[in-house]
Order: sequence, then structure tokens, then C-alpha cells
Amino acid sequence: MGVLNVTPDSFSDGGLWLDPDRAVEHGLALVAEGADVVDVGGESTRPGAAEVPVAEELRRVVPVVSALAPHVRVSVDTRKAAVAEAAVDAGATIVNDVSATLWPVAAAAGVGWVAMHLPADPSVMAEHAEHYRGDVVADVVSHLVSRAERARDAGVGEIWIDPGIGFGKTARHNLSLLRHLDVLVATGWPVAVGTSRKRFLGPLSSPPGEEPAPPSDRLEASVATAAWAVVRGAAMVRAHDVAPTVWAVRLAKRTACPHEHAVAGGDRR
Ligand code: HH2
Repeated sequence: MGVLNVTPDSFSDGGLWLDPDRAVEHGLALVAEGADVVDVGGESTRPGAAEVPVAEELRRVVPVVSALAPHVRVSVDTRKAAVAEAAVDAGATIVNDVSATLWPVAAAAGVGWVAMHLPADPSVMAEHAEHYRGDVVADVVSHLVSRAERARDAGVGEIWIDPGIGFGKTARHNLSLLRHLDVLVATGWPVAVGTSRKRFLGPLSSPPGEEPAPPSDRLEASVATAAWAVVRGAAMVRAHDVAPTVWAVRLAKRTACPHEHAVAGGDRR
């Protein structure tokens, strides 16, 4: 899943793709780099982000979704039912829902739904980072499974669960969720993971004792964690830097399942 933020304030690429023509061009570039899905978002969910009015989010998202939908599967990254509905009308076939509340929209429209774990509204979620009942993995899994079951019972046919890396979680929580991704995978719901350029990768991307690396210097850590997630069983990773991520994921899968991939690739050495 390639990230296309049509926002002025996203944490790593805010303002770059606000112009619809440039956004569409970038979306097509992500497809050329190997993205199977392009995730169009018109509202930043970074910690402390302000809510965008519906009319403004529609204005940012809908033209870009309709231009990309004939070329690639499009998801809409939103927490608002009205935006999800309009994006689906414009051609999106997945609602990527960081609030994990929009399954009725996905059910009514007959589209896929990504349920992400978000402990609180992004404007205050940093304050919630310490409030897990001891075991972040168990808390996240039980929350996501109960949402997924409600969505399935409401008639949603394609459901993904996503641990919400970086959303109201400390670096230790994020690493613990990545380490124990197999617990999410064992639920049987397909797992999506987004680590790309996130803040917890900053200190891991710079030498000990130095300032944490900014989002622009978190490429290697983003790619490494995406490859790790896929080896641990994730079925989808969300990435800004699609080309290196696709490359690393393919290599990691080939290493994890050499048989399957050697035969498929015709390489018998
Ligand atoms: N992360 C972000 C946004 N949407 N959706 C899913 N399913 N999983 C994620 O981890 C996820 C997501 C945050 O990243 P980004 O879109 O780059 O930043 P911003 O929210 O500032 O636009």
C-alpha cells in the first residue's frame, strides 16, 4: 500500500502532494514502483493534528481518488463516514479506517475495510501512550478482533486488522507489537502494518547519543521493519517509499520461503 497524503501537514510529506495534478502523478509513480493499492488521505493523524472539516477533506480527496481509480486499487484513509462514502462513489474499494468505526459504510458499499488500532483521538493520543493494562499486544488484539467480528457480522467481506504502529504507543509498545505480530496473524484476519518513517524509528536510525533521525532519514529503518512485518506474516505493509520496500519485501519473502519463490522465479541454483 503506497501512501499518498493530500494534506498540508502530514508528518513526513505534508504539502508535497496538495496540488491534485501532482498528487495523481505521484500516485501513478507509486504504482510504477510496485504498489498494489494507493492510500489517499486528506487529513493528517499525526499526534496533535487538528481535525479537517468534511468539505475540505472531500475537496482534497475526491478528485485524486477518481483520477487514480481506473489505474490502481485505491483506499481512502479517513475517519469520516461522509468522506469514505464519497471516495467509494469516486472509485475507492477499501476504507482505511484509523478509527476502526466505519464498518457500516464498508458494509453498505460492499468494499474492503482496514480496522486500525487507535486508543484515542489523535489530538490527545500521546497522553494515552502509557494506559495499556500491562500487555499492549493482548489489548490491541482483543480490540481489533472484536471490531473485525462486528464488521463481519454486519456483512463486510474483506477485513484487515492493523496494530496502529505509532498511534498512542511508546517506542517499546511499537517494538513489542512488531515482535509479536504472529499473535495478530494467528487471529486469522489478514494483518496490515504501517511503520513507514514513524517517530519510534528516529532513535533507531541514528548513532547512540546523537539526535533522533528526522522522517527524511528513516528510510532504512522503514524498509527493515516492513520486511520484518512481512516475514512475521503481515499481508500488507503501508509505505511512503514504495520501490525499496517492494524490493526488501520480495527479498525477505524469498529468504523466508526459498522453495516457493525459487520455483516461481525459475531460479534453481
Ligand atoms: N499510519 C498513518 C496513517 N494512516 N493507516 C493504517 N492502516 N496504518 C497506519 O499505520 C497508518 C494509517 C500515519 O502516517 P501518514 O499518513 O504518513 O501521516 P499523517 O497521518 O501525518 O498524514
